[in-house]
Amino acid sequence: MSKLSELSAIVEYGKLREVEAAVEGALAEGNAPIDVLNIGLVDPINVLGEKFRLGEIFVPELLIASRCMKIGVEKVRPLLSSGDVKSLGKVICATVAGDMHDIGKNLVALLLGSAGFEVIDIGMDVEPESVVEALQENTDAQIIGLSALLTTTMYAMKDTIEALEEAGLRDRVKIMVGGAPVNQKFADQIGADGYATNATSAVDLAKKLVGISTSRS
Ligand code: B12
Repeated sequence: MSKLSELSAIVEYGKLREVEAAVEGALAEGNAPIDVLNIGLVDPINVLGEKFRLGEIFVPELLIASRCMKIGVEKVRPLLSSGDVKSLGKVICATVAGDMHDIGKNLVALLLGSAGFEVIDIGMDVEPESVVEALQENTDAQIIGLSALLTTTMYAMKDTIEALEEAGLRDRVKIMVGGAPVNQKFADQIGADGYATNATSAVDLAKKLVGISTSRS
């Protein structure tokens, strides 16, 4: 079994104390940090997501695996930096009100930071008014990134956009949205400026929104 598969299994089975050594092992095997992140740390969460959907596992297993993933992410985080010192712009990231899912939002924030954006992460379960306040405190932010994982909380994205409109701040920023139940059609319906399916395309989208051309676009 490769060290990368070993890491993936350690996260899936929630072996908290073995994660750091397994990340080191996968890196020592020559795997790129981005592969360690995506294959070793994120893929097992997706595997568990399917098992959870099928009723094969329950919330505690998900929680332990997500803690494992966070430990691993902290280990690879310093290796993901692009080394680009010039800031590409400031992004405020939040998971919307009522939603406790922050793994995807954290990954988007991590890769945005690694790509050279300054990220203000205001957490999960963030009320629309708190997003407005964050923008008032960070008047130079060009983008707000909103995440939602529940079909019930995705409408809080719309509430957030409306709160920004009411505060007269909507035109000052670009808004990008994402999360499993969100799609381009929904993004268009609620008046967001962009939607991306994963953290890598979120970085491309953010660059596009601030007018930087990417190799992939
Ligand atoms: C892990 C998990 C949890 C963990 C969350 C831990 C944490 N700290 O985040 C815990 C155990 C807490 C949890 C709780 C619950 N969960 Co849950 N959970 C999941 C699970 C398995 C994985 C989510 C995840 O982290 N995926 C991995 C990340 C990397 O993927 P991602 O979040 O989609 O993010 C990527 C993209 O979407 C995108 N993206 C994400 N955000 C953004 C933002 C921007 C701006 C952009 C551009 C892109 C972007 O990029 C990310 C990286 O590539 C999903 C199943 C699934 N397949 O999604 C269920 C799921 C979301 N949960 C579900 C449910 C029902 C719940 C609970 C209600 C369960 C309960 N009975 O208590 C609670 C709700 C709590 C709450 N109020 O929020 C359902 C939702 C169903 C629905 N129709 O809404 C799902 C779909 C499971 C299922 N199939 O039933 N959950």
